[in-house]
Amino acid sequence: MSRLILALDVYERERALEIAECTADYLWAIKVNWPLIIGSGLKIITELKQVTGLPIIADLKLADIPNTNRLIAKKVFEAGADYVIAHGFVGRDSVKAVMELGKTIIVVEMSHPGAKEFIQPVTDKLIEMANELGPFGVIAPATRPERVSYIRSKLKPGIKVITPGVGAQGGTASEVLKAGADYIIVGRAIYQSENPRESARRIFEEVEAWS
Ligand code: O7M
Repeated sequence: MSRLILALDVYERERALEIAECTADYLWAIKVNWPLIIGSGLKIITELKQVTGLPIIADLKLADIPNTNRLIAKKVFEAGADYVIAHGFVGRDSVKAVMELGKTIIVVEMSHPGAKEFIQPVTDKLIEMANELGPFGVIAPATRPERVSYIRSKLKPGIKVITPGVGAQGGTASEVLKAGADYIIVGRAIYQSENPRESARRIFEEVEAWS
């Protein structure tokens, strides 16, 4: 089974469906974020599932009070999302509200340079929360493989480590897999390339070489 997740951060429905269809052979799942939901509506989740048959991860990075997180997550799971991503820094109650509705992924550390300001200093607490709640997985930065190793070493076995930041943000698939990532998330390096299928295939081969 592939360990590659496509971050489908385009606005247009037709483009999204076209890229999803031509890369699906090399993916484990498709991650849908706000740009696509704002551009094409929530029903794109249902359509992507129908067209590819792949799991859909709704990356809404929910960070609200439990009731609002619940109201949003309910509609997103109903639309067919298999996983919803939530921020942990808002507290256990907000994360639990999402977990009660379906499979959840908690952000424990982000990939961009600014993550060092607020998220990284609380990563240990977020790992502790993940170990206590037992989500499907956590988000860790492919741009800092040494942090992925650290997070993997502190996390309970069974909780997946999912890493964005490969390609456009400078991370490499082989380094982050070596550091202990279970899945890698790739967006622009696939959907902005001239041949998304070929780019997905190349990254898939790199991932396979490490599996
Ligand atoms: O490969 P890219 O840089 O074009 O896209 C990366 C995707 O991963 C994009 O959808 C980001 O919103 C997301 N992401 C990060 O890049 N960094 C993070 O720390 C966290 C995420 C993410 O997916 O969080 C759940």
